[in-house]
Amino acid sequence: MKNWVKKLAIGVALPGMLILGGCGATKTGGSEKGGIQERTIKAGIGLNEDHPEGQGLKKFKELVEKKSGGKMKVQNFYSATLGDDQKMTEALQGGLQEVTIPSTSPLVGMIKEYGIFDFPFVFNTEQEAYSVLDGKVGQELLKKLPEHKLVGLGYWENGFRNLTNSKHPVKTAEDFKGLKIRTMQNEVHLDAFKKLGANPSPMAFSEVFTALEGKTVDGQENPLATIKSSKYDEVQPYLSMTKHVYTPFVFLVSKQFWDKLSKEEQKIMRDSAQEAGKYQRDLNRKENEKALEDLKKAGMKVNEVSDAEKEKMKEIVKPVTDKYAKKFGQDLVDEMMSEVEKARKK
Ligand code: TK8
Repeated sequence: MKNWVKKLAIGVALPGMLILGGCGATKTGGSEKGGIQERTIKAGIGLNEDHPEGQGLKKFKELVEKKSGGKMKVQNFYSATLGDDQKMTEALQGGLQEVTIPSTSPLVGMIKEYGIFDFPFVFNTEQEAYSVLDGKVGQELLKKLPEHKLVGLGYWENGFRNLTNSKHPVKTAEDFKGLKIRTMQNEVHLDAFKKLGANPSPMAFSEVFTALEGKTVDGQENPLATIKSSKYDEVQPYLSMTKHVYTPFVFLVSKQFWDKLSKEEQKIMRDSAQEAGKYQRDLNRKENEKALEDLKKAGMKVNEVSDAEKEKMKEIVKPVTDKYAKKFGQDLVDEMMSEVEKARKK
């Protein structure tokens, strides 16, 4: 090598090597190459850009691009343009997509234990859910993901679900009788709505609006921010504040992709998912409150459901939750409930 070329090479390589040495990429795992490479991260979600999940994903993109000095680029796809929750999760497993943030509920075919979050009337507040998700139970469940070619970077928030329908206000447990309700592809939801006398029909989220509009189903249930963002008020006159289930989102990364990243890149992904997650949860709680006012203004007939009636509904579905507690692991369910009790005392 000519001398001046050598000097140039050292001049360029040295700062890079210093960064490399600093993060110890090769010693502690991650890819052989350290530092930050040019990366393109395809990230898709089922909900619209204006939904808090969409806003959270935007924040994630900003953070990753900033922290990586523009080397790691995130391409966002909203409104299920890359497919529904299950399809995108499969794309991650196959290494065709890098990031998705599905509800935990459609993942129960893969990790059955996620079904504990589908038990009705477990949580009263978001804080109670956070203490379970960010505590031992939630973190243990994240550890089950790698064997399914996925890496979980924490939980975002879909939130408390409420029922909408085109027939009548649902104020009592009896009012569920005969209603044809779209549910997520999840056996706990399916069985619970059957027990209440409804006629549930599982369906991917991306098909729900059309099913409601075409009256294939009478109703559906989702958090208020989703009802608003998905414009269900245009096709559903009644909104009943059942608050029956809290659904988390889980932030997923393709393991194939993750394993290629250096420690430094993995840290950027993890920190950004967590920071954006905090932002998303705060925004989501605010948006759920605001959405109620907006949906009323849009003409939806909103009714409350008394605590006594919710208690009755909980009693009716108890055989279902008892059955699935055995299936998912009674210890896990007990641990969730004791976390909730602890959070309630705070
Ligand atoms: C969006 C879904 C949705 C969920 C559902 O991809 O399917 O009803 O509540 O938010 O994850």
